Amino acid sequence: WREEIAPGAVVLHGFVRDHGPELLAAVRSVVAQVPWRHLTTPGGYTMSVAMSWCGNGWTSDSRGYRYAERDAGSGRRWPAIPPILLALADEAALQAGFGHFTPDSCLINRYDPGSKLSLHQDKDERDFGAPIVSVSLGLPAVFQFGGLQRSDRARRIPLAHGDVVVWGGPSRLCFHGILPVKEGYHSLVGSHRINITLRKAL
Ligand code: MD3
Ligand code: FE
Repeated sequence: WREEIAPGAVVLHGFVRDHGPELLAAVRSVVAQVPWRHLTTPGGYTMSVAMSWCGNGWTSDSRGYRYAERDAGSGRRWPAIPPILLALADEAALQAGFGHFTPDSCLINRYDPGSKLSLHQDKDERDFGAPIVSVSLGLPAVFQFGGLQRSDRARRIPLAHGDVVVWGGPSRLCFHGILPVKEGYHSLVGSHRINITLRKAL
């Protein structure tokens, strides 16, 4: 079912529950080309979340965070976004009321038990008018959803395997994060959570 948790933030519960195998196959094909990595934050910390990506890729170093079409090391383009992920992003954005959506960037986050993502805003994309589509697979997690100020009280929203959330409009710049993922086992995904975010970055 469809649940609007805030203006512009729509949860499509179980939207991809029946497509786990195809989505995981797409994730694996990307990870085979862009192996999981733990980025370093501009502050010098190593993130507990492992990341891979396709389309416009993501980098973080002492100069900050940025998106790039190419791998700075090899000079080659990052792999293309698999068609199943493009189709999912478009359908989810449409269902959530944002109209057609063609992302140019896809970030894949892997949370092993204990991994977390501290409260942050996504503001490195060029066009905040475009929504972000996020897909949760595997172990459940508690999502923290705050306001436009870091100090605003954050709500806790459980996210389960197969849930898709579309973030746009007034919620696009809200602070958000993921609490440490609890130990567990998911029959399809194993002992971690995978989150896929589809964005218009450049
Ligand atoms: C709300 N990922 O990659 S997805 C991220 O579960 C990120 O891996 C989390 O935050 C994860 O940046 C949360 C949900 C999400 C993504 C982008 C948002 C929520 C958002 C942008 C604005 C507001
Ligand atoms: Fe984020």
